[in-house]
Amino acid sequence: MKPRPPSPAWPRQVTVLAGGVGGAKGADGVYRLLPPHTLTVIVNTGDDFEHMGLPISPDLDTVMYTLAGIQHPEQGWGLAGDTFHALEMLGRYGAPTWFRLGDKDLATHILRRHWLDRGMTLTQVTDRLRRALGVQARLLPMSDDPVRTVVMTDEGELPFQEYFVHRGARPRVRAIRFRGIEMARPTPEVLSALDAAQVIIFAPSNPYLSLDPILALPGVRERLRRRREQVVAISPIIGGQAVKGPAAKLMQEFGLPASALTVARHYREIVGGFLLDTRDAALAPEIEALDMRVTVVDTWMRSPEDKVRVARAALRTAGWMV
Ligand code: FO1
Repeated sequence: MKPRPPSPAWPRQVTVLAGGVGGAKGADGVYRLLPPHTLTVIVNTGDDFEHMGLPISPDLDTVMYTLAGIQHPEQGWGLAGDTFHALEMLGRYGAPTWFRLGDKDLATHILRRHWLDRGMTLTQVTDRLRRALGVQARLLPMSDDPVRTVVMTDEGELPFQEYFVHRGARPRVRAIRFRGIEMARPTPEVLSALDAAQVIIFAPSNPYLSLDPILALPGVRERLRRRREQVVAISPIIGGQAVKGPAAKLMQEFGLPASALTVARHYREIVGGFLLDTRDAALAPEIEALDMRVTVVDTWMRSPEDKVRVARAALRTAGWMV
């Protein structure tokens, strides 16, 4: 990444690609740092599934609840202070309870079901839900067409939540597929959010499970490649470990070193800036050799201040002196 003159102005539009808990934290840092309307989040929908007749969009809900400040503080997903009386009653009927749906969380799925059945798109449903929760950033599902991540494991093909939650991401993964990706299109809103942004940030999400589905949609990689200079990735790997989830385990199962360098190599065609954690500072020269501008910073986000620090470092890596 060529050194760019720092711009004293602040970016008017920042687009974050996100999925999962780490993705929500990365988006929240930008949301807290910049004027709230600056942010658009393009969210993975590959984890979505229908559960007991309800359409569940875990990553959209995790980002939405986090930006609304109502997410469960330890888990990152679900709602703070939620109860599970409905789930308990479902259990008494012998219904599955491995996917824990809280009583307040159920309202989101019930309403999404109701509005989708009345013909609204997932994009329209998401917009109504986030506005009702007072979230001023735009939240965009990556597509309004169904895409379902399927994990090919030693024990056969598993739908994503079956692998991730029910089996605790324990089965050994051979490959990951995105069912429906051939027919799916990014929404027009997603494509214009990529074109209009002054900065595009890959939140510290799982590259294979959370961001690859977005990158697999037609037109997305080309747009990012054209703007590689303004695209910055925050490493989801710290000291060879994922902060949360199976990213490092997947790398090992794919025969790759579990490191931030593997992440940088994964994105090298489309990302020009990389946020590397201080614990991995020794990797900086190898990542710079990928023609990436590297910022070494503490990327572990455990507080609102941490999130803002990481967001500021990402924007500075793209040349914005926020
Ligand atoms: N993750 C779990 O590990 N266990 C659960 O019971 C669980 C329930 C759940 C309910 C709603 C929701 O939006 C997310 C939920 N998640 C749960 C997290 C979810 O599986 C993951 O956050 C994403 O799919 C991948 O990051």
